[in-house]
Amino acid sequence: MATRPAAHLAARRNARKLRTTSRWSAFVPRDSGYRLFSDDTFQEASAIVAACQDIYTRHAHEIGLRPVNKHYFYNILTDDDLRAHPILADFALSAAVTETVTGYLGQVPRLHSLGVFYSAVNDTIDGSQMYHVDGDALNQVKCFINIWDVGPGSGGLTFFPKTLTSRPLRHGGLLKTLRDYDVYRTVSEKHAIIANGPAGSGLFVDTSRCLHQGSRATERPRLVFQFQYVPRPDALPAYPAKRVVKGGHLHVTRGLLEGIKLSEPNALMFVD
Ligand SMILES: O=C(O)CCC(=O)C(=O)O
Repeated sequence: MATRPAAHLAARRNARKLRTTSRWSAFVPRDSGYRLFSDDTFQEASAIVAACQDIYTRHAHEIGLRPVNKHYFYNILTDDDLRAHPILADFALSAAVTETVTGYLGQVPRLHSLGVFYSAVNDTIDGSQMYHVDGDALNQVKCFINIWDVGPGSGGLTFFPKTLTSRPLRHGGLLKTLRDYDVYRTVSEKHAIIANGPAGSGLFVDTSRCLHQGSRATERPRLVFQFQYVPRPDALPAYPAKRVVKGGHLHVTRGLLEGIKLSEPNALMFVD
């Protein structure tokens, strides 16, 4: 277990080695805390888009029928979908992704969660639709891949780089949502970046250090594939939650991945 001190030190040594040898290790700059990518950056993009579109088609008839934790942003991916579409776990644990995240976090991190998130058309500004940083880790990397084209009115993830997310704006990492008005008094709205782009494009972002909001989908729904890496040791439980929240992410464990063929021989190093 990498949560033991010796394993943790070994993980840091491995990360240092990797950071000098991988072309992906500086893909997310450590000062800005994000990297947008286009639809031709990853060769897997079109297969990921096709898989998530298939998952959406399979669940479309249930959308809006079941109560979910956040009506404006919820996961439709099930364990069975993940097994039916191995490309999703395989990409999240691919060399390019793990080297990107390891390079940014400076240690061998843990893949905590993944999901295919649907943002229904809505006119609320609530919860994670308000500016916030994620208080579940001191730093982390989330990847968002647009499955449908995202443009004005789709509620694309909107954020400020780490360099502009001051400590007071982060409230020292403590969970707090801010009104636009209060944010824009400190940092100009013109510096906000929106992860708009065609299907297959996306973003890596440290959501613990970059102030962000999303899912203000006032005109059209949004579908994204999202996964989350956290540093070790971390405060998040590395075991499945007892109470599963409807619409919440899938918690990644070795059990969840059982039977899924992963191309990277060392992939399970990133899963507890
Ligand atoms: O894109 C969104 O709806 C925001 C999601 C968010 O805040 C998060 O995943 O941390």
